[in-house]
Amino acid sequence: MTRQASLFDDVEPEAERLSFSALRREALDERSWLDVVPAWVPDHGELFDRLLQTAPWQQRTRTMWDKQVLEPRLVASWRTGEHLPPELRELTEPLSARYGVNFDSCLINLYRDGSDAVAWHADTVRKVLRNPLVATVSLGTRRSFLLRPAAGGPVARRYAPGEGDLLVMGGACQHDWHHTVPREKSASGARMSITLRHSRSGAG
Ligand SMILES: O=C(O)CCC(=O)C(=O)O
Repeated sequence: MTRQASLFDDVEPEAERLSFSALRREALDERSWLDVVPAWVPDHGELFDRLLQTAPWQQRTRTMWDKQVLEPRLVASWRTGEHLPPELRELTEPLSARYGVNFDSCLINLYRDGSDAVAWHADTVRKVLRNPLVATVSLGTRRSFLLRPAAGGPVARRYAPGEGDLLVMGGACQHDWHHTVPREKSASGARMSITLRHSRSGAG
């Protein structure tokens, strides 16, 4: 499997790599927010290809109705305390410096095509940390990323991250909101989401 080649693969990236100068913060409500940096990783194609080759991919199972079912995506993970490869440390270092927490674990999702997805959920780190940050770098094809209130209600925000975009969920987002990447039959190629989490609260 490969990502869909972009017209811009051979063009020198113009955006400054891993810079927060284009960051825009969007309030979800008075307690929760999302930071968005378009094209945070301008050379996202190379990073996608490298991780596709080198990450320890697996397909996990889930128990559903007493049966073991395969999750509809591949994942690769590094737990807290495990050494991240240099291409991931390159992402965690500026993020940790900016947000004042140590992004020390990583889970990468690989949505091979539009049949792969992740259901509505909030991240389990909310059970051990108050207001955890979850940073996601999206590579490859754009896919819908939707948010709705955890208490119920319709989709309140729609994003289409891919091609090096950074999204950071913060405030009470993991307590008060749910997110999903739904199946999307029209998706034209694979998407990878590098999700970064911290195991301790920040200083502030
Ligand atoms: O692919 C994404 O952007 C979301 C991934 C996600 O929700 C998760 O890993 O918990």
